[in-house]
Formats: sequence, C-alpha cells, structure tokens
Amino acid sequence: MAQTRLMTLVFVREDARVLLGLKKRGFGVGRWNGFGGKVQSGETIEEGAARELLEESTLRVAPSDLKRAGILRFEFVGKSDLLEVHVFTSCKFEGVPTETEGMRPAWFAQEAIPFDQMWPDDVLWYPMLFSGDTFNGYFKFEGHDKILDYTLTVAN
Ligand code: 6U4
Repeated sequence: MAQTRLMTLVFVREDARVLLGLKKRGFGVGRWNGFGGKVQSGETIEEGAARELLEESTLRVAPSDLKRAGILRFEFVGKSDLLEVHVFTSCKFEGVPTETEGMRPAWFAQEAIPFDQMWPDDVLWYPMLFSGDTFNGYFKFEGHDKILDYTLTVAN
C-alpha cells in the first residue's frame, strides 16, 4: 500500500533574497534547497516546518508566521511511498543562519538561484514561489534527475 510521507520546505526571505541550504547528507545530498524534513507525529505541519528550520539553519520562526506557498507531491518510479511536501515562506525570523550537520546556508538573490545544483522540479515552481502565487504540483520522477510527468497549477 502506498504511504504518503508528510514533509516541509521553508523559504526565509529578506528583501529580494532567499535563504537556501546545501544539503550535506541524506535525501537530496549535494543539492541546494529550502529547509525542511519529515513532519513528526504529534506536531502540526507548521510546527514541523519551524522545527526543521531551527535544526537545519538555527533560525527561529513562529509556526504562525509561516505563510503557505504550495503543496508538491512527488512519486518515484518503483517506490511505493509518495512525498507530500508543504512549502512555506517567512519574512519574519530570528537569528543568524549558521551551518549545521545537515545544511550549509547561504543567501541568494532571486535572479541568481543555482537551479543546476537543485532538484529539477525547482526551476518550474520557484517563479510561483517568488510571485506569491499558491501552487499545487505533482512530479513523477525516474531516479532523482529525470521528471517523467508533471502537473503544476496555481491554487489561489
Ligand atoms: P532525516 O535525515 O531523516 O532527518 P529529514 O530532515 O526529516 O531527514 P529529509 O532530509 O528526508 O527529511 O527531507 C527531504 C527534504 O527534501 C524535504 O524538505 C522535502 C525536500 N524535497 C524532497 N523532494 C524534493 C524535490 N523533488 N524538490 C524539492 N525538494 C524536495 O525542491
């Protein structure tokens, strides 16, 4: 039976730049991404998102300051688990981004996002993230580099 794994992804924004982290281990290693991970039992999606941001970047956000940006569903051919990634942005945060065991953070101008070192779906939905449109995406992957099929819609 296919299981859906709830995950989070948080983009901290300041002026026209966004904080990304280079993933140092695990799923998506070597790729720049927002901060996030699996939602744990007993926490809301927003609580999970804030916890992962803190663990991976040392930045604090209040779960209530996270703004919903979209939902992305990922299927990997040959794997029964589906990922459901809840994407948030926040302009409010406390602290200074600091490297952790899992991630190396860096600020990027919106026009200088390193898409060639990211998941291949990112180039498709970041424009919506930056324009403030709420989006719904579904991506079917073969391995971690090839998108076989996708749908992406604005959900505002
Ligand atoms: P561990 O290492 O067990 O603590 P955890 O940090 O809970 O793991 P992890 O590292 O598996 O979770 O999270 C994966 C992260 O990658 C989540 O934030 C979702 C994100 N992600 C997964 N597929 C993605 C994709 N195709 N495009 C994208 N982000 C993706 O932009």
